[in-house]
Amino acid sequence: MNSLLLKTLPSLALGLCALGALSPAVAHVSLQQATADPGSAYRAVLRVGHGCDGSPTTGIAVQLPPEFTGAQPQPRPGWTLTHKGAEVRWTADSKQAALAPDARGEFIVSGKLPATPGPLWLKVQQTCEQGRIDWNEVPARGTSVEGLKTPAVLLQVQAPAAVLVEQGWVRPSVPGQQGTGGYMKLTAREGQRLVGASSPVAGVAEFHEMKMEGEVMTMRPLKTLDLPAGKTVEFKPGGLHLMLMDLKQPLPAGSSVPLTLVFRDARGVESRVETRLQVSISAPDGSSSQGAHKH
Ligand SMILES: [Cu+2]
Repeated sequence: MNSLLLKTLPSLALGLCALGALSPAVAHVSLQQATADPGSAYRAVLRVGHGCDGSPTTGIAVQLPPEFTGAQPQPRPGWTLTHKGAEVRWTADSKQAALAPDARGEFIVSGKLPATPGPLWLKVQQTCEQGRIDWNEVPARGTSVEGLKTPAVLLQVQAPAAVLVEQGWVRPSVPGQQGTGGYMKLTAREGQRLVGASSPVAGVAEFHEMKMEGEVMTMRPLKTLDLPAGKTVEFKPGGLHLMLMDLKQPLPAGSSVPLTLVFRDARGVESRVETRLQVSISAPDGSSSQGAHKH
């Protein structure tokens, strides 16, 4: 396995160099932070990424679910704020205050989340100079909004994960490319051991470590990785990384990839954390952007 991987590395590096096909991110109405702890104070930052078919946004109305209590909407300069019952509405006072079709705007409501975990759906009505979009579709079951044209905004109220996964990203791949590298930061609340990973876009997901052995850089798969309590372990180019292999589809920059991580605690209890990796040429925060050769 080990030597085979090392043999495939040159072609992989080639593939990583031939980055092409950039596609723009699909913009809906979304939440800056889409998961939050049960019973916590929560600041819903709704992001509006585009107008209605090229027309500027002049109004945003949010229907808050009854479980979202003590709502405190934040005023927006140049916009009138109304709050009646479960509805919070911002209306642009003038053409100048309206949100240009390609501009991003934030609309903020603070409140308290229920103690019981579960999905909350925020229905948003976006009014434009011309036209209107009702972001109000909720799947018949589950929380996947795949296939919905104008999904309501999902807020997942869930118990704190065993491990916090932050700044996950993966390098893009082009058609025919077999594998690519993924990076993230993991922080375990209590000691955990990372024991596995899977993604629907890859046949195989492994963890690799890169090390200098003498003068040769080697890469070896790790079966498990210990995560000490409270210490952030960073996966980064040139070091520890996630390796997605047997890719089932090209991964265009700007899209995202679901990833399931499996952890085991000191008592042997397994837990899973679902996350998404942003497909990006370099670290989305720009901190560790390195040449593609570093893999
Ligand atoms: Cu690797």
